[in-house]
Amino acid sequence: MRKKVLAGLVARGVLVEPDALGYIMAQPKPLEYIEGYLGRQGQAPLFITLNDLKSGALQSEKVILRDGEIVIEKPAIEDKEATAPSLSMEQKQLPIPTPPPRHLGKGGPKRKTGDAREFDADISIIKDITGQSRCSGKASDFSHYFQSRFNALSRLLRQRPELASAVDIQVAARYEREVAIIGMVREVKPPKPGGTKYTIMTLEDGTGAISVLTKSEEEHILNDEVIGVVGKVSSGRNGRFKEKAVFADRIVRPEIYGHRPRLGQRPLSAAFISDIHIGSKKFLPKAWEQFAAWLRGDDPLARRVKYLVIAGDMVDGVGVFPSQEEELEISNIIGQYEALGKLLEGIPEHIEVIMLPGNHDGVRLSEPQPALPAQLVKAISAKATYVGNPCLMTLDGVRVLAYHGKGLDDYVGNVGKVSYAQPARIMAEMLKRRHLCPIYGGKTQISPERTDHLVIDTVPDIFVTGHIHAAAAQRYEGVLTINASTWQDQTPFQAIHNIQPDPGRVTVVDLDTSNYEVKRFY
Ligand code: D5M
Ligand code: FE
Ligand code: ZN
Repeated sequence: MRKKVLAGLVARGVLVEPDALGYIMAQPKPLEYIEGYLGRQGQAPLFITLNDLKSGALQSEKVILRDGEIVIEKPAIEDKEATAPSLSMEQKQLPIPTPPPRHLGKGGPKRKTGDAREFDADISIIKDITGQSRCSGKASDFSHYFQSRFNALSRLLRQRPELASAVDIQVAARYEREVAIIGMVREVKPPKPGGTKYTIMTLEDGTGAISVLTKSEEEHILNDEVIGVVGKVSSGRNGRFKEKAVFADRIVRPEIYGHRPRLGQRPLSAAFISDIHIGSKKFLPKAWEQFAAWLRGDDPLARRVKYLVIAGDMVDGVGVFPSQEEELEISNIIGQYEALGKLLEGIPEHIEVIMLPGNHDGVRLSEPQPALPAQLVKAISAKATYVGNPCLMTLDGVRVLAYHGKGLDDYVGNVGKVSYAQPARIMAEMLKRRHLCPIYGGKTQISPERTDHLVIDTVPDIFVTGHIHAAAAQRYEGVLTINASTWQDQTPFQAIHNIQPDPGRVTVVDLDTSNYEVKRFY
């Protein structure tokens, strides 16, 4: 059988990695399996890796090595263990079914009364770098990292009908006709005033690279993003170009369309906040105290709050920017986290606090950031769930992508039409590109991990960021995007740069209906 499979692949000019061959042989019907796989590819690939095959597998299948053989484990339908949360699984089938959304805006059906004290928290961490970082600083890390990004995003792009028959760039370069290709943007040059009206980029996919020209100024192509292009390969009028180029008719992004958010089954809510910046002279203690008192009080909305997600920059940190000491109330990092612990004492015990770090917190700056280390957790000394940044989790079965938001700075600098005053628009740009920070070597430090944790491979129901100290909640294609405000007044730096913060706002989402409300405490 192994020989038959190999002969079939050789006849098509397809090479196969040994592990990938093992995977094919582990299928109940290897020949049918590989026929089906190749049939779905359109253009036969030059080389098949285990990853290529696994990406086509059911998400809940496990590929394991047993007695030197590759075995595929399919979870039993009723097997609770198989669907239990696991930090190492990038994607998994979630146990909660997706009921149709009953309502998608504000002011919908009446809020069910609920008392969060009567329910246990139901949190699953789906994707988080904490304890998984394998980045060693070797040059090969970079190629693995970009390969992972390309694989994840090209897989999404290939699901788009206009890219279903996308060909390798090496193959496209041989044609002189309409083609569809998928590639990573290596270099992008905007149109020159008085010169070319085209944005010219180099697109590459591992088989080759080609210039792509687009007339549209609306696209805002970013370095290192992965896009699809439908256009015509041409060597130019009268062979004007030395090499062939693709004249794009359409730029295709991985996008999100009409997402149907999952709903929780219990009358509970999640509150989203960010950027407490305790330790800064600009921290707003009165606003915080009003918020904590509200959570302790009798407001029916407060009574439903079971989860409090804090999207990073819990403390102001030390040495984060030049001359920061002049702006600090608490000048040592342990003291700042101890003060955070005191603040959290005011939050009712039955509320599950979930914290991820930001660029002011005491963990490595490069993203993905792991959860706060044990020493700082000890200083906080409060019951909480500490996760990394970004983190994909479920709260009552509702998928929440929480990201501090440093990547927003790169989007604002490079996507012409968005500004800090429009957080929802920037977050929509992230969702369109399915990436939290495509530009490598920009304002955000990125750690080249084996898998690209900044890819938005799973569509979240709620996408929350902080960092830009704005308050916004808006739906984009069914995804509720939230920028979770701050508890810090305008800083001297922000005053110079005319950044107006929106402090003391809390976005509360009813997990059972997806309705939301923004409460003001400042
Ligand atoms: O960032 C708070 C806000 O201030 C956010 O909008 C970015 C902006 N900010 C802060 N420092 C810088 C620098 N150095 N360059 C550009 N923009 C900046 P936070 O992370 O809370 O300091
Ligand atoms: Fe901040
Ligand atoms: Zn920040």
